[in-house]
Amino acid sequence: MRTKEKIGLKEGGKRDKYDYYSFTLPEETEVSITLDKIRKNANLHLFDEDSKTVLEKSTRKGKKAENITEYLDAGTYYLRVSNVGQAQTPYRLNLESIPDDNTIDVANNLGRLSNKKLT
Ligand SMILES: [Ca+2]
Ligand SMILES: [Ca+2]
Repeated sequence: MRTKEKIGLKEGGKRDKYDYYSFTLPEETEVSITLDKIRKNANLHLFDEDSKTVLEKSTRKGKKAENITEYLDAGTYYLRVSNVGQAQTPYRLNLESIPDDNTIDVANNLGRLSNKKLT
């Protein structure tokens, strides 16, 4: 799964502070999530199924790429891309499974990331 989006810009009169994405894993999978191609500071958070519990985060300074690599149980997870301060930047978000003998098939099923907005 790979998507391109923007963060921190005005959309419909409101500043776009957060972009949320969900993805579903059919079985235990080690995933690598990368936020890159950023021109200003943006951060990445990984949430549990309840969309509130932070499982992992990546909050490096400046325009350094963010990465979360995590071994996850089957289930649904949420990703949040956020800007820092007034930063406005395009970004690329990439989600992939780390292949091993058991999960190569899963890599093909990982593209179920939807641009679901949470309230
Ligand atoms: Ca956006
Ligand atoms: Ca950052």
